[in-house]
Amino acid sequence: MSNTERTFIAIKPDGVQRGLVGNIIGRFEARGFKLVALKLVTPGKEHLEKHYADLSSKPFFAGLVEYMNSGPIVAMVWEGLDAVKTGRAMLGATNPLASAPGTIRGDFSLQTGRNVCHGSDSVENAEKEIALWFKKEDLVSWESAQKAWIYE
Ligand code: DGT
Ligand code: DGI
Repeated sequence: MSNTERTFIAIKPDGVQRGLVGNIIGRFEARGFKLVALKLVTPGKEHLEKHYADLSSKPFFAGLVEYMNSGPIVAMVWEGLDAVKTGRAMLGATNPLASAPGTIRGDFSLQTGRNVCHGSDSVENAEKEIALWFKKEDLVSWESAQKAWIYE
């Protein structure tokens, strides 16, 4: 199938603390995506600074890293048709004020600085983020029994 993509999705510390892990994972499962990797981690400041390297000059960078470092994060890789774009659509806009109800941020958050989840914004960044958060051998290759019911 063309356009099969992998995307890096993270449930940020606020999402974990607020008990939203099951709901968020459930949405990706129910949509039809296949889980390829999953772990609960507190990866440390240095790792988080790498993850958000493109935002290092922003005034909110230190606070962003501190918040991301404040508790465990659920790091995941999901695979499927247009996974990067559809993943972003499921997350909603960066600022929850602009996130439509029905999206994760639109249902569960109010402020940009506590927006519950992260998702890769391009295929290129997805590859970089997956490589940063996971070792190659953590990515599990398996065939979903649902495949024939999700794809024509
Ligand atoms: P987008 O997709 O992020 O460009 O947002 P739009 O076009 O759906 O939302 P718009 O035009 O209402 O606002 C642009 C951005 O400005 C939006 O991401 C959220 C932010 N913003 C708008 N009004 C307020 C406000 O009253 N307070 C704060 N903190 N942010 C606001
Ligand atoms: O990919 P996104 O998370 O949707 O957005 P991004 O890559 O532009 O920003 C990454 C994170 O940085 C975002 O989820 C929350 C935080 N952030 C972005 N803009 C602001 C911000 N945090 C605060 N406090 N204020 C901002 O203006």
